[in-house]
Amino acid sequence: MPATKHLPKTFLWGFATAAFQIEGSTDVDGRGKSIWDDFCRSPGTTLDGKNGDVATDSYKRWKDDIALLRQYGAKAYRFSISWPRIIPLGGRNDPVNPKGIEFYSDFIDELIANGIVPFATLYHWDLPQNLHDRYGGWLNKDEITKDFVRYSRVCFESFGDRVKHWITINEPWCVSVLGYGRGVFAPGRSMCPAKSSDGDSSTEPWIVASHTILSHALAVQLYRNEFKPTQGGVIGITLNGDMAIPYDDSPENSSAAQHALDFAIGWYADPIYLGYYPEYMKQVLGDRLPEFTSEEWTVVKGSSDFYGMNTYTTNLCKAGGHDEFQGFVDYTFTRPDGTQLGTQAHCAWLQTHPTGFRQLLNYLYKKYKTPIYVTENGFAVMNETKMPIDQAVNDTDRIEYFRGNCEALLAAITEDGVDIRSYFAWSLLDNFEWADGYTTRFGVTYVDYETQKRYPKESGKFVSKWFMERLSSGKEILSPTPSVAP
Ligand code: PNW
Repeated sequence: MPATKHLPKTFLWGFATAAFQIEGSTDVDGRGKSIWDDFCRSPGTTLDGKNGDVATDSYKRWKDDIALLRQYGAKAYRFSISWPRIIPLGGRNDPVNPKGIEFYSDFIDELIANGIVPFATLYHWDLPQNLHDRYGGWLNKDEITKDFVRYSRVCFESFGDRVKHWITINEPWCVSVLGYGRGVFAPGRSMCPAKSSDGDSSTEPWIVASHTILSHALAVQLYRNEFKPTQGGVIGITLNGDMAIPYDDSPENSSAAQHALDFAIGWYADPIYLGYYPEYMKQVLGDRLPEFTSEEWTVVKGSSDFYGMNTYTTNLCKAGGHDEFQGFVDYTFTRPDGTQLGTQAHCAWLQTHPTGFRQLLNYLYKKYKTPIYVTENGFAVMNETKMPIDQAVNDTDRIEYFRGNCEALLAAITEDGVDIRSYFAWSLLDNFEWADGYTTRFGVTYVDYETQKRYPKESGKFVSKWFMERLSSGKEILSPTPSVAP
């Protein structure tokens, strides 16, 4: 049998979550409201009509969560800081909430005491509601950039002595397209008749995107100028994006795959890593694509120390689609011969496809030439029928998903030479899956939402064992795998 290939000793693996999806306690210790609080309370916004008031109760059970990470043997944990806990009204002249600072400070200390490296995301979609009401939130360039920078400063000052891995904004594509285009995420602005009619989805998503890019870049500039010299961490952005491959070998479908990548990834990554927008986007959007001033371009270009990669699936691409947000490309999982690309998850947009995962790692590294941190990757299972817990923890499809992608990750590092520094499985826990409410479960740990009891799934144990074996020396491989509670 060939010897097991190993990951670099410094490789960081673990699990990811986001504040609004797990914390609950939305009214506690001076937290202000976020745009998700009321959004998910209005009828028709979540599949099960549920909201984030309790979620997985992690604001209270955070020590249990860290104990769980410890049981899995995770080397790192990616979590997000809730802006409205730190600055309840959000703005640069609004007061900082000492209880919010204390919560994350204690949390970070406990991670470190357990030997777990903290990866902190500053913005995972929970904009303070007040900023949206006061000036239109992400739509208002002058205000939002200044307020985001001030919020970032408070976080660097309070936690930067211990946090050495910062992510500015999680998946700005979702903020723009799902929040201001399709209107299915907060703040739910859209022209789609079934949704609120107050937005203009032909212009707002593109405007919001440029403001998220600029806010990110200004926060990075601040960190590099004032904090990095003494704190010495790294900072970057996390983008979502799935591999796009042509449906068949026709020239129009080859171009379609590139067009899909341009609209999903290049929209953000080309400006940030290369200093320009994709040609195809300029062609399609014309003057609806906001330009940066030359001064702004100097801040934007090169504003990420790494590529934060969230990816879930691979799409087959066909030209001639009607959806502008997908670059007029149609996605399918069905090959021309009728077979499926992979195993279908219990949400429409996700199938397993490890080859595509490896291709995407190569594509990004070749194009953007920067180290990659995989910050999210995971598989969804629905639990409508209240499966018994012993069945729910036996999540074989999710194990296959992680096995395939972890092997692909290892091959990308050892055979293709891609510089990959982390892998975070999404998610540590089943949690509030945004517009899907609690119907869709991404966790490697099952959460019983009635008792809030946590049950490690087989997939969590699998990921743990897989990384342990590939990080240790030969001798350590023989030692028992970490003890994970039944
Ligand atoms: C990401 N899509 O969101 C987020 O970062 C997580 O908070 C979320 O729980 C996770 O992926 C699973 O969904 C996405 O429609 C939401 O393609 C929607 C899409 C992709 C990612």
